[in-house]
Amino acid sequence: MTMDEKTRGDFPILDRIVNDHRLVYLDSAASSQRPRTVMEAMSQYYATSHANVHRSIHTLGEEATALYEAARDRVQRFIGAGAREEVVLTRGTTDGLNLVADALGRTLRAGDEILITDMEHHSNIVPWQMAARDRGVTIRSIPVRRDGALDLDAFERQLGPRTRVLAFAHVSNVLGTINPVAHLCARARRVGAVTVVDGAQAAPHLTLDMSALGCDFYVFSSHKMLGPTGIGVLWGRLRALEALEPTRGGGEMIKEVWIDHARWNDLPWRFEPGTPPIAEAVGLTAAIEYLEKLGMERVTEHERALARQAVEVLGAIPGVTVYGPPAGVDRGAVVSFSVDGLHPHDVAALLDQVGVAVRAGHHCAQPLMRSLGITGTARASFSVYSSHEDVSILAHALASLRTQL
Ligand code: 7TS
Repeated sequence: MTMDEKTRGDFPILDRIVNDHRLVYLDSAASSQRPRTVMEAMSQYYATSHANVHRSIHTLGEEATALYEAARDRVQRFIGAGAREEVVLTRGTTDGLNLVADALGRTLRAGDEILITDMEHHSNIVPWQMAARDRGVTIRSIPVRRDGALDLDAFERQLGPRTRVLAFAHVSNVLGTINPVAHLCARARRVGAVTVVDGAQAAPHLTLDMSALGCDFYVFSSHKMLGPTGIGVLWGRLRALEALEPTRGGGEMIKEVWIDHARWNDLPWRFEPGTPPIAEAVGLTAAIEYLEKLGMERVTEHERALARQAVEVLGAIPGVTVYGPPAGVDRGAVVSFSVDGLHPHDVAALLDQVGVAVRAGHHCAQPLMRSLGITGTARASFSVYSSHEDVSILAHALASLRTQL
């Protein structure tokens, strides 16, 4: 039994009919769908145990707190983090990146440099611009080669004693490129730079091990990995997190408050002001349980096979250009492409007519589009329920689009 045969029945939304066709959902990189167990865990929580966390000395309050903190433990194991204190629950990747950029930004001085890459999602660019603004801090960016890989020679030239931060995606949401995290982080560490990895497109697909990656911070979103929207993870190496001043204040993040000052709470609560996304934490636990039951190595293998098939069959259609690493090089679960003579938005709209959902546009990566010399792409992306048949349907639909031109 293939993975999609095993999982499809768990995702009720996949039974949807869209424009008289069975839904072929190939937009999981934007947001994946959820299995029934995630939805049930959240509604069960609301039906039986909801209360605020960390403050109510009553049964429901204690149950809610235990469930919320259990999510942290689950995440810790899932990503191979050394301690539960290293796991900060956020609102998502964007939120985590803003938190780190804001806090690190306050430690930067004129002349310092932040190094990012040309393949970043806007959420790993704009927060750094905000952190650099008015501080005399320069942002530099590692170029991307034609084959979708980072230009490591340029990286060596750009990295230097002024580099205070290196921030980059583990997996590109447009190209699918898997960046050499351990290598980049090891090089950055030698010049004393803090490393921040955007794992939004990696956490849903790869086995993660924070100790092996060697970065200081790692962020991802739950909604791309079968969990609910509104929650995500910021992992920080204990020493790196301890060195950050919280930038957002409120309840929960303090130990003691006076009128003119306050004493921060312990890690990780210091970075979790206000009422957190509690039901979402319960949903995230269920999503991780679901993925772990499938086995992350098998998830990677399944999605890699789909990407391989897509690169091959889409690339064989006349007039279709596939972007990113060439066939034979491992990539994440996304395949971007364009069709000669058609705007990517038209490609997506025409595919939608036959029930095929892909994303089109700049994918929140305008600098990358500029470096590729294009304005956008269409993109198919996969999850555990995606099938080889889905990819075939996409390819047939594209081939018939071409004949209609
Ligand atoms: N970083 C990467 C690499 C991403 O792919 C995304 C979302 C984000 C950050 C932001 O995540 P969020 O959960 O905070 O929104 N990427 C996409 C995408 O490729 N299509 O829609 C959203």
